[in-house]
Amino acid sequence: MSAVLTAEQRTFYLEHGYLVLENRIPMARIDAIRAEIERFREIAATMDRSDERIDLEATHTRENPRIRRIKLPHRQLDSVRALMYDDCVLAPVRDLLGPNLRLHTSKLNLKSAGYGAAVEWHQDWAFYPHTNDDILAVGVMLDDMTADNGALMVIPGSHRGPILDHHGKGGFSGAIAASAVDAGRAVALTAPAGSISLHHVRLVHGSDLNRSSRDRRLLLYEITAADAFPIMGALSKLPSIDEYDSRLLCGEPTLEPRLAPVPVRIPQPAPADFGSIYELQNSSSEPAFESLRRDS
Ligand SMILES: O=C(O)CCC(=O)C(=O)O
Repeated sequence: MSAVLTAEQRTFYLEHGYLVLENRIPMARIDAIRAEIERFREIAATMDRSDERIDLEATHTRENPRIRRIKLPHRQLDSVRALMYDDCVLAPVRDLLGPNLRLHTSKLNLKSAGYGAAVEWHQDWAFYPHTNDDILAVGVMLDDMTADNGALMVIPGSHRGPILDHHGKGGFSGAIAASAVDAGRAVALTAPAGSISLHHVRLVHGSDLNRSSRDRRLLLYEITAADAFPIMGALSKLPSIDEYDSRLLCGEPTLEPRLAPVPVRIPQPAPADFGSIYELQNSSSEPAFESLRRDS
């Protein structure tokens, strides 16, 4: 029984691996998040390199601060933490993954007007394989997501295919080579601010540089069924069971992983310490999207 999704929406998700629900989040909540983002601009103006709070664009300078991502926003922004427990986010996820849900991680990609960085094609599953793939990402659109401002793009049905090679120069690069993706089949998930997207953890997705004059801020909550346990350390850490259970969003925790016959490629060797997907993807052997450098 679905609480909010129709049978057609569930079937669409199962077949294509994604779904867009328009105008799902009250605009007051979107405005609260937008307001909280502002203080990070002042912090960025005091920084020379990315840290555990903020990932900076390659073109960032103190004089011209440019933030690529606010890391773990559920820990840094009260408005983001509050929204992650709200049924406007959780109810459709329960309809797809069941009643017991755990946060894997969160991120807030700012993709600012004129320079917001691309994200190379990838499958989230390549970064964090689990014992089953009842895992998805909820994208909360803080701005209108349009065809020309670097909308999230997906390859429909690719969640039912293989786990593609994400290795590049010298090890795991978190990016699929451009020639391995049929970009002609890509669908841009366009919708107004306040809408959400849901994409399956095995779905191939990525997004282009924002060349437009409008920001495209996207908040991502990556959510697992509570009985999906990480298979391998490094990119899917399990520091302690207390920390793990502290990320329960709703329902009951369990110590009994559900094992499903899922394809896995271990994301190794990986750089000892990489700050974000953007840095990691610099080692892609064959990028699909343009990237800007400091002097551009
Ligand atoms: O912000 C985007 O367009 C892509 C986000 C994404 O896939 C990621 O950060 O892993």
